[in-house]
Amino acid sequence: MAPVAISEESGNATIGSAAELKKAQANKPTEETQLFNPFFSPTVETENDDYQYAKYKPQFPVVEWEPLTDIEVTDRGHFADPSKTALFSAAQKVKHLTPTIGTELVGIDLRQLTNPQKDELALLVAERGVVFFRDQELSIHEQLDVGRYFGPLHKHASTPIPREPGLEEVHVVYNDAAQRPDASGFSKIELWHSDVTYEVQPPSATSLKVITGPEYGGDTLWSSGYALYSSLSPGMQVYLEGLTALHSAVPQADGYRAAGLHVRREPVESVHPVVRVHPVTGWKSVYVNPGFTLRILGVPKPESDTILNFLFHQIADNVDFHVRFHWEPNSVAFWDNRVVTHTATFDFWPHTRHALRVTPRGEKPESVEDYESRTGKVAKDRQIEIWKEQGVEIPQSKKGLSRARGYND
Ligand SMILES: O=C(O)CCC(=O)C(=O)O
Ligand SMILES: [Fe+2]
Repeated sequence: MAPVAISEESGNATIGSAAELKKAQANKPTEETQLFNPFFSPTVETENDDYQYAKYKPQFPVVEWEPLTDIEVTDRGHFADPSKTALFSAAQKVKHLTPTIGTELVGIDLRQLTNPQKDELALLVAERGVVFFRDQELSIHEQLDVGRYFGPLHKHASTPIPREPGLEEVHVVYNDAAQRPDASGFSKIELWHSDVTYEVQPPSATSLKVITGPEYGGDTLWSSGYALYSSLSPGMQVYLEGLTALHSAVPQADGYRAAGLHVRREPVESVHPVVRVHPVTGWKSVYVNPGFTLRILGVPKPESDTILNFLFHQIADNVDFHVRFHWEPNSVAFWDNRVVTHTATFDFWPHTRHALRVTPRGEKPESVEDYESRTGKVAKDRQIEIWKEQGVEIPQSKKGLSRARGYND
């Protein structure tokens, strides 16, 4: 995420050694240079904190982690019954929130899910992009267990972890009255992202539980990469399928360091296909995001800038790709970081909003060509598959899309 930044009040986040503290103070941003990125802001440490979830407040320990190594990942969605009978029959209601993205399952207790139900949840998340649950009592340890079932867990190199020891795989989202968003620090578009796409094996079915939140405000939005792919002309689809892009952790790590915070693992950069195929659904999804994708490789820089700018604007501006969720305390979302991007609203200051994320690592992103030669199957356009299922006649060409139509009355 490019505009990493920090507020003055947050300069005294947890720092381990005296030397680190000195270094942090020396690096402390001045009033002119400080910027505030609401996703990555450290928090004021308060003594005698009697807040119910003080043990899950953020800390930035001064520890060093080894680079991540490649791991085998088998997606649990492969084992799911496609009809998802075990999961759906346990729900009071299955509510699709839009045709494109987002489903809420009512009446499920995530602590009670059997393994076949978890497999079906993995498949549902892959198909719908994001799945919501409310009133979930599951503890962070139980949330970690579900996440681990989906894949080996990711430890973030720079974002905060909870104060409670042993929770290094948890990413803390925390904002309170000490962190007033500063519009000079970021634009809304650059806050759209898919989590840590700079990793060689970026995340799959990721969960976030809000434990404290405002009565209104603080919503999160997700945008479907499947829908973005489906929206493009056939020529553009083919063009993008042949491209790769650079994703970088460097701006994020630089931002933390500039704020005097310790980065626990050296930042990495990866090259991923611009269109990836989900290994379970076989559907094609545009895999770039404003947060971490720096450029498309092998094309002139202005072309890369223009194409990325177009795709970023489609992610952020095309409301037909979006679902927006209002959290209550104990709401949980599972999203598939391979096929959606997300952002949050920061309209709730001075209230506190606190959430805990668990992030399974996925496979190395696979291009259309690699998927098709590995599996012998043809990668699909989600929208076309759904129309086929609905018995809708599929347009042979998308020529009609170029005709201007007047919907402006
Ligand atoms: O605060 C939110 O709703 C989302 C934060 C975020 O981007 C994340 O946890 O991955
Ligand atoms: Fe995120």
